[in-house]
Amino acid sequence: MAQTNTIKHVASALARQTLQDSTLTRPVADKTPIRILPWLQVVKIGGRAIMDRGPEAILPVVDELRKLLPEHRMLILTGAGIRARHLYSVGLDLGLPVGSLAPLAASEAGQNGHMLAALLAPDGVSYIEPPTIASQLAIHLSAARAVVGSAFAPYHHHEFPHSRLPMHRADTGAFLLADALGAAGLTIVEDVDGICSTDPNGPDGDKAQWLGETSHAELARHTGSLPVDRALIDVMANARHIGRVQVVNGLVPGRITAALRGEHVGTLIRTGACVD
Ligand code: GWN
Ligand code: ATP
Repeated sequence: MAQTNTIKHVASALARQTLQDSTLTRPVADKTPIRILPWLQVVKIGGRAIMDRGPEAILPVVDELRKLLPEHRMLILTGAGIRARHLYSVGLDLGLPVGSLAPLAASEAGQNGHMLAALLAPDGVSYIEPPTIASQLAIHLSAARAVVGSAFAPYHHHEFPHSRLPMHRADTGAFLLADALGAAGLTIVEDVDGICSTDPNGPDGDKAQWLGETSHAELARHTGSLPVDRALIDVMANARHIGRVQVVNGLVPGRITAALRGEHVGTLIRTGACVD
């Protein structure tokens, strides 16, 4: 009896070509992705900048986030802070590879998230885990106005070995999530008014000039230190949705609220997705 093999044919525009040649894949792969959660505001809370300062800094931020709940649906992500810096130094002394340091640092970001979520629990806010953010964020945000998570991307042993310190840290993780979800915005909460020409808390702090607005390309040329991960700047170049990120001072009450309302109260960084 004659057999047909049509069942083996899967119609696909990419079936008969290499994925290594971008001129061939571009017509199929270069379409703008959909926005999965276009109403979501992503807020990254600095580990060292806010969480390590204890109640004095954390409680006013919690109060501000609580008051924002009726107005915005939020994914609040925490950075790792001082405990990760301590483990980097102990781990590096022991010769641990970067892929071992990455999950240990991520766990500190998670701990900060668990603490922040506990303070927001009376308002219905819970900590949810990276796998839950990946697959069940929408249903959690149907049940609550906001959730808290770790800002670290869970690269673990897949962390790039470009340096001995994990390069994809909390700011990068928060941006990757916000852009992948097509969120309405990303606000990075620091302990300084934004990005300056030089570290305002460094030896040349008196010469530091605040930058009201800058771009990923300008920051890529900036040779000194920054209050955000270097890898964030690289990732911003290829952003698909998030056109601007604002870096604000969380130690000044009202700044997070103003930023989420679209006011310019910190440093605006234009990404590669910015059209103007
Ligand atoms: O442990 O504080 O989640 O939410 O990146 O992985 O290193 O893990 O390796 O669901 O999966 O330490 O155990 O830890 O911070 O990340 O978590 O309490 O597999 O809820 O088990 O993607 O919290 O932890 O550190 O976020 O950022 O058990 Mo933690 Mo984090 Mo909890 Mo999570 Mo990682 Mo899980 Mo995971 Mo790991
Ligand atoms: P994490 O969330 O990873 O724990 P964080 O975002 O809370 O980190 P830092 O990484 O320490 O905190 O970044 C904030 C600090 O960066 C500021 O307190 C400031 O002193 C410093 N900084 C360095 N360079 C600059 C710069 N060019 N402009 C502004 N701040 C800078």
